[in-house]
Amino acid sequence: MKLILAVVQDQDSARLMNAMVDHNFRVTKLASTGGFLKSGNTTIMIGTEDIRVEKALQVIRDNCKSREQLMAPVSPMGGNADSYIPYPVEVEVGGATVFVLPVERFEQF
Ligand code: 2BA
Ligand code: 2BA
Repeated sequence: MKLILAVVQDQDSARLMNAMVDHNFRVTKLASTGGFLKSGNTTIMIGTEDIRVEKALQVIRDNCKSREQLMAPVSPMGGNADSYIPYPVEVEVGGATVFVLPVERFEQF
């Protein structure tokens, strides 16, 4: 068995959850926050048999797309704030960041 952790954008999470359930995967959705943008994203947890991992990855790939997001820059520490012009910077946020972990044991009580 494997545990798939997929960090996805909030905009894709409902569609991805529905698609996973349609394909008979069991899923759990967690609210998460990206360390860089410090804005909300969604982590989907999928526990599944090894032979279904590729299918799960395909469903994730098909339902998540990358987007440009504007990031408000932080003013420089100790710098001259008067001359600092905070232009927003565009950052490309990926469709999904996926980790596949081995599961040593799975129990349901
Ligand atoms: P839910 O996905 O909301 O599922 C609630 C209950 O509905 C499940 O209880 C199960 O009895 C039933 N169920 C879910 N999917 C089903 C399906 N495809 N066909 C028939 N019945 C289905 P539990 O199995 O005790 O799971 C409770 C919660 O634990 C789940 O909530 C889900 O959030 C999480 N979970 C369970 N197995 C998981 C897995 N393999 N990967 C990720 N999360 C899992
Ligand atoms: P954030 O950390 O908010 O990152 C959002 C996007 O900002 C990233 O998109 C990337 O394009 C950019 N970015 C992140 N750190 C950067 C840096 N040090 N320098 C320049 N640009 C940077 P993605 O790579 O698609 O990641 C989307 C989200 O997935 C991340 O949100 C984070 O929550 C998660 N993630 C990505 N890689 C991860 C990893 N190795 N471990 C844990 N979570 C990860």
